[in-house]
Amino acid sequence: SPDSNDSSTPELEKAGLLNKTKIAEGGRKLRKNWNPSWVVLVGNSLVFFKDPKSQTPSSWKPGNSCPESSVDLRGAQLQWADNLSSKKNVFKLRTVTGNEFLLQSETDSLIREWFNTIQSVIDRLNRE
Ligand code: I3S
Repeated sequence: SPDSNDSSTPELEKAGLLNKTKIAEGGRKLRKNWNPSWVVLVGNSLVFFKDPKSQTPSSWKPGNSCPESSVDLRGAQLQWADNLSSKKNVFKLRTVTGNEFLLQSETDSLIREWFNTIQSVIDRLNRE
């Protein structure tokens, strides 16, 4: 991609719509609440935005959109987790701080791409 050689600019690796639920906070189990989320993988972070469809057009301007939350991928763990949901194509992301998220898509190829891209960022951070 065009920015990949500019080390001052974190590279935008991927962005798209996934279903998301947080299932643990600091190791404490949470009740599932699945929602569509606009997910952006940039630099060492996975950033979650509210589903643009649930927002008014004016609230979805680039400079105007406030992330819902952000996950540091350093030391994070990724695993397929179809056992943790009745939905298909589910993986679990666990941060070093014990926050756990499930991410899901109905599209097999799409969720595989997300899994592989996030895993490659985690692997890169582990080598640093
Ligand atoms: O793993 P669980 O607890 O069976 O997850 C389901 C429930 O959280 C359910 O919510 P309520 O128990 O508050 O009604 C959700 O609506 C479901 O989506 C959860 O299961 P799936 O299998 O969709 O991850």
